[in-house]
Amino acid sequence: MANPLHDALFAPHLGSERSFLAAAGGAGGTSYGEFLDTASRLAHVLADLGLTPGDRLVAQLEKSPMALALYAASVMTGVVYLPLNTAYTAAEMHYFLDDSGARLLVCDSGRAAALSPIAAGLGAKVLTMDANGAGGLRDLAAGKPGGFSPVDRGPNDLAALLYTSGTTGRSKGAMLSHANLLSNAEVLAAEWRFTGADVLLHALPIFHTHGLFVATNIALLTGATMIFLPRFDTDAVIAALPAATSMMGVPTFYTRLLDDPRFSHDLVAHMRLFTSGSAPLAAETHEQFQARTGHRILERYGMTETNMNTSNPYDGPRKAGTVGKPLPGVELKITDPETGATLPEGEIGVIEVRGPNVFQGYWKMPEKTAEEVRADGFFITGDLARTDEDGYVVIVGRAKDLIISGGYNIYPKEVELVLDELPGVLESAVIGVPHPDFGEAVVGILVPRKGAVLDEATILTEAGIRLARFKLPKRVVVVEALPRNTMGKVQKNLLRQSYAKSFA
Ligand code: MCA
Ligand code: AMP
Repeated sequence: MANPLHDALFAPHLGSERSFLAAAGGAGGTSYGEFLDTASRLAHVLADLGLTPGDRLVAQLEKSPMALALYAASVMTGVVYLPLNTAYTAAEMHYFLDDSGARLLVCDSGRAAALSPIAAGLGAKVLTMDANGAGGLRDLAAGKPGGFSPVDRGPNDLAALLYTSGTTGRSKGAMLSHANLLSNAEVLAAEWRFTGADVLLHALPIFHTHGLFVATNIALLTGATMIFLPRFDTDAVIAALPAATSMMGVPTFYTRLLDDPRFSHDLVAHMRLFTSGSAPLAAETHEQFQARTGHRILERYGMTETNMNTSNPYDGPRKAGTVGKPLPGVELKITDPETGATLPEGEIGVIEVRGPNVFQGYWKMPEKTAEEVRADGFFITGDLARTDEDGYVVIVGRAKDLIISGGYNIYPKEVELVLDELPGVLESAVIGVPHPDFGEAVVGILVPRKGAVLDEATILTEAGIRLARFKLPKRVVVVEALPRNTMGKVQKNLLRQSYAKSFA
């Protein structure tokens, strides 16, 4: 019997009293044994509910040890774990529950009233779990035994389904197998020298690859401890840093810390590693960080579909403005977007990657998979880059119309579709512009119908019924017409130039 993720991440720690999820001071919290005991009880609940391997479990949960244990329980039972941003509206949740064919939704009790009718209409059961772990699921788990025999799984069986937005406005479920997740965790743990002596400061959300797989799977694999903060809060992070050895963050974490005078050389002199990813880290932030702390942030590059692809070295130069070299086992090439031909060093093209980290395709969208994964297995990332003279990858832009704000991806098309439907709106264009805190911020440019008067507050309130708050424009501009080229295509580059200083 085998279950690759269970065997590598959980089995070595069963019954262990070592600290897994520590409180802010680095002590107390949940031991590995307690965590796996909870996960086993949850696994019994899932199995007794009739969930079978391959069934999808949707989790829209506040970050908590119990929510993380539900991921572990899903792995144990072979159930495919589908975590979703707590910011998603009921309309967005409807799409994910429907598209994934979820059998079970686990959500906060505060959201159950809104989501239960949707889930019921789609044939999914609902159980509750609050931020403190309490709820219907914990009540059921309390009566279950502490050990669970993991369900047999092969390396290519799915462990998780993570949705990424798409250029058409329709989110796609990226199918991630046991081998995809495990191979990446093994490579990263070795490359970044994680061991059981590490205390990883975890302030990321656990519904994305970064916080759920990169951080958590590395900790589980190596027996490290995590200081598990509910969210990024500058005060809490500064209070927790003295007990940590390492931290993973998005660039906004680092710019916020640098804005705080308490974030000093002495505060982090003992730290071993800071990593950054999910969005471009400005070279300026990298340099400021070194000047303040003496540490060079290790920047890496990944995607939901591929896990991590490249990393700056642990030993050796960490170059600002680059995402380093392909990780061991990952093949990377830069290709001509038109012809697919591999380009010579220094030329800008699209990044393509192949390796054990690359996903199994998009859920129920074979045509999308075929568009983005070549017959020879190379995945076309849509990120534009070149390699430098040392083989480091320098990301210079995106071939896809995508905004990355505070590490969250927003596809303009999805927002435009909602804005276009609002009363009085003739058409819209959504762009990303530089923002001092989020890196990029969403700006909505609207053209009113003849005679209509558009009011920013009303637009945002109405769009907010359908869209998660982080996708809503931080600024709305009303114009008479959108700039178009001779083909009639909206010239977003001109709009980005016009509104570049909106948040300067
Ligand atoms: C919150 N808001 C945002 C964002 N976060 N708006 C735009 N972009 C965001 N990222 C909204 C809130 O709803 C609120 O709106 C207002 O902005 C201010 O919120 P604030 O309290 O400042 O936000 P926060 O709670 O401090 O969150 C900011 C954050 C957070 C800490 C940067 O967004 C975060 O943890 N980001 C990490 C994302 C991440 O893990 N990405 C990895 C995915 P209002 O005032 O209207 O209510 S990518 C990935 O996994 C790939 C594979 C990879 O390479 O890693
Ligand atoms: P997601 O779809 O949420 O997994 O986001 C993946 C995208 O985030 C990639 O395609 C890149 O555009 C971007 N990304 C991730 N890490 C970096 C990085 N270090 N520098 C620049 N962009 C990054």
